[in-house]
Amino acid sequence: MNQTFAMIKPDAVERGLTGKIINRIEEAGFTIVAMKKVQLSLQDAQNFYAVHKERPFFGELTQFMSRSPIVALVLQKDNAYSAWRDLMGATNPTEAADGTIRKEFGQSIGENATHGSDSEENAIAEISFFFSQFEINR
Ligand code: RTP
Ligand code: MG
Repeated sequence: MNQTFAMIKPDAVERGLTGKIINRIEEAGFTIVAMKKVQLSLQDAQNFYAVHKERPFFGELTQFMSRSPIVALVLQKDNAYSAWRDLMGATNPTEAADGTIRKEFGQSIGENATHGSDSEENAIAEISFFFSQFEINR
């Protein structure tokens, strides 16, 4: 599977970092297959992150993810999901390696700039959450 799903989260979009993050994505050799800017409703965010619904941070996470627009992307590269997770860095920006997007742009464990699918299976599910088949055919 050479595609994965990525999001630029509300904190980064609000701070005007969309272009810088897209630049990092392209410099790292990903092809942007599809891209759109949308605002999630609270219900959308709850559906997208349903896997975390029992976690203590679920309310905070879904409020955050729905407070302002996000940029959703389908990225293509060999081993796409793990390559994008590597470029993002650890969930907590203070633990993220130098040179990673979360290290450079993340502000806290919650407001950490970007999202990436954590498996091939979830990449397929998350791509189809945001994009129709027509949008990802190329
Ligand atoms: P993501 O799904 O957004 O790519 O992030 P991830 O795999 O690195 O981390 P995950 O465990 O899936 O958590 C999803 C998102 O929830 C927020 N979070 N807040 N307050 C907290 O302790 C906490 N822990 C996680 C972050 O926005 C994290 O990316
Ligand atoms: Mg995750």
